[in-house]
This record gives sequence, structure tokens and C-alpha cells, in this order.
Amino acid sequence: MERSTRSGSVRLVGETARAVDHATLEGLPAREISAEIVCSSGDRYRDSWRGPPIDRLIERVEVPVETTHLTVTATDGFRVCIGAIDALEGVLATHQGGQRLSVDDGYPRFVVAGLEGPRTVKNVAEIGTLALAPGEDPEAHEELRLDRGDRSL
Ligand SMILES: Nc1nc2c(c(=O)[nH]1)N[C@H]1C(S)=C(S)[C@@H](COP(=O)(O)O)O[C@H]1N2
Ligand SMILES: [Mo]
Repeated sequence: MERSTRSGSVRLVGETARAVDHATLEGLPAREISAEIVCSSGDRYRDSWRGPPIDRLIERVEVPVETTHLTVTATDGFRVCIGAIDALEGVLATHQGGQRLSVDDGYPRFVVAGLEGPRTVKNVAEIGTLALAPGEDPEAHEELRLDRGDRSL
């Protein structure tokens, strides 16, 4: 599988759906945030992340008014479910520390300041909206443990 080129796209799914290809992503107004990535193994590093803001991206589709959470799914099936208010503060990073991310580095990567490292989704393929009932568990909509031996989550 070719992983070094940015030939993919990111699907936005609300009431309507739309794909934004990687070339388009590069040309959108970007926001830079500083976020600390903390892995549950104890490793941590702080870096700057720049890319199109999630709030501006998702407004390219019709967002249901009942939306409480956003799901962010990667090409490898990894998925997080984040409260919409927090998720909208994030970026779909195309750059890390001023350097353009490669697909092997996780391009494009969902990052929110304060979000735990394991929930910063690399190689985002889809951003969707979800309306959860009060008391419903967002983690039931996540896929953090892929069938891989090298995971330290
Ligand atoms: N698509 C995808 N994103 C992912 C993961 C993954 O397996 N697939 N692992 C997560 C975990 S557990 C961690 S700790 C961080 C690791 O990020 P790093 O390589 O920049 O340290 O990526 C997160 N994002
Ligand atoms: Mo991790």
C-alpha cells in the first residue's frame, strides 16, 4: 500500500456528507494550537499543531442540531468519540512543529489541546456527528484497541 503520498480525502458526515481531498485541505485557512501528547506508557511531548480548524471543516456539511459528539475515524479503523464542544476546538493537523506531516507520521491528524495522546487520531479518514442521549457512553462508539500487538494504550 502506498502510504507516502497525500492522495486521499477526508469524509465529513452530518445530515449531508462531503469529501474534502488532501489537496484541498492544504489550501484551507489554518489554525495553530499547542498540545501535549501524553501516551499511557508515560511518554509525553508538547508540540504545535497546525491545520484547518474542525469547526470550519464540519460546517461544510449540515450538522444536525441535536449533535452532542463528533466521531473521528482513521484509515486503520481507529476511532474516537469526543464531546462536540471540545472537538470543535481542535484542528485537523497537516503540520506538526512547523513541519509538514507525512502520511507515515499520521497526516492528517486530529488534535485538540488537552486531549489525551491516545485520542489524537492519525490518518483521519472521516469526521462524523453523533447525538447521544444523556447517560449514553461515548466510549461505546470508540475503537481504541486495534488488533495489534504493539499497542501500549
Ligand atoms: N489512526 C490511529 N491513530 C492513533 C493510534 C492508532 O493506533 N491509530 N494510536 C494512538 C495512540 S495509543 C497514541 S499514544 C498516539 C501516539 O502518537 P505518537 O506516535 O505521535 O507518539 O497516537 C494515537 N493515534
Ligand atoms: Mo498509546
